[in-house]
Amino acid sequence: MTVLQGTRPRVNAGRLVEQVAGLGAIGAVPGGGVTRLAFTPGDVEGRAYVARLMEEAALAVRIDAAGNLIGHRPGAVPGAPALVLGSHIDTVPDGGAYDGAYGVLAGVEVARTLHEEGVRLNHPLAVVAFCDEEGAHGTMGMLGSHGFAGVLPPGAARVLDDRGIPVADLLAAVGGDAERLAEAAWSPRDIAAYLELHIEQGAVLERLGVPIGVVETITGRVNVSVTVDGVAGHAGTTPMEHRADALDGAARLVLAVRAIAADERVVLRATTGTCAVEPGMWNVVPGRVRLGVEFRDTSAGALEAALARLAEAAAEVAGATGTRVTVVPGARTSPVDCDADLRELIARASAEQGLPYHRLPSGAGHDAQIVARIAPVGMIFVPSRDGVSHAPGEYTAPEHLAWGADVLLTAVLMRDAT
Ligand code: HGY
Ligand code: MN
Ligand code: MN
Ligand code: MN
Repeated sequence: MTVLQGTRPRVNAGRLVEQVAGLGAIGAVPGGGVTRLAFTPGDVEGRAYVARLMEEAALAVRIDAAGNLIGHRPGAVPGAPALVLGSHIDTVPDGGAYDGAYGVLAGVEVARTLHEEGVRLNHPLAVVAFCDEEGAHGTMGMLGSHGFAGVLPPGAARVLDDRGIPVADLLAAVGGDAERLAEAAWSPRDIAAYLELHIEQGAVLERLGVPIGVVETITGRVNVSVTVDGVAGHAGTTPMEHRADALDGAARLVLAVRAIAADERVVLRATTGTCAVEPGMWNVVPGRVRLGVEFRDTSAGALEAALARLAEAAAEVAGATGTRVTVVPGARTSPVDCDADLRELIARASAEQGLPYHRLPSGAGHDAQIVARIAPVGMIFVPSRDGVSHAPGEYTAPEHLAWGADVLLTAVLMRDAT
């Protein structure tokens, strides 16, 4: 393990793999998954684990008002903009140990390697664990990176999660401060480059047998709340022809959403991920159903077309089922291209490490796409076994974890030298 010996700088692979397992043990649930939703005690414990590692890496640790955990290392050139490495450590319910966590831990490992080898970079280095990337309990998701980029929607702190808790209170639980959110924002002048290392969460690299992905474009996404209002009634006495069954309408809409991607090819991906039935009794015809829908595509126009198509489907279903359907588009992230120079930099860093690479788009969302509003961003992928993510089977082989971090380290050293 040495950063400057020979031509191939390396991180401490064993240490990194151990730390991925160590963080993965926090929030581990039976069945092999990890449940470490943002703002929960598990998240707080995970953040403390990462903060300790940051200190061991000689980073100065702080939490900004948007709840981001930031480790900072000064640079040699006064006033130089920072190289920022980041991702997130929160998970979805019963998710995996690698999504996000790997990128944060690898960033800290890069800093620790530089420290141990006595390498002074020209630029300051910041390693960031962004707050609430996954959108815990119905929050907007990528909350911390929005704060970091200064692009939080107005009133974001007053929004209630799906349990009725204001985002301001959630932020307070992790050391954020809703009153000072503006202070979390970085200026484009502060950042030279942002690099995010992440598991692919798809099976492209594995199928190709290539260890490194150079991300070209990050998917855009729009969330949509769909509410179907019918008339609740007695399941035994309300005749079938007199029903306005909200779940009948919702079921048709679930299929319509799927068809918008699968059959009509209006958009790349269409998912109904949540369904809440009211009042939710076997013996009551459902009076109201709320669906959580999302569309994803690397084209903003496709997302708009999908929204338009959903509005048409909603009108058709309402007419056919005697229900009222309300469609409210919510959080929206635009598709984003990774910076052309950083793509080439990552490709060269892989070549320097003797590692084959493949250029590909990201179907998952990432904090990088929010940071892209204020800085050039680059993303490095490593293979995911069977392409599984957001599920307990998520796994990346130790050598892939190590190689991805080596590429990140090499990219940092190369970018610092320019
Ligand atoms: O779902 C997403 O793509 C995001 O990473 N949470
Ligand atoms: Mn995720
Ligand atoms: Mn992620
Ligand atoms: Mn009864």
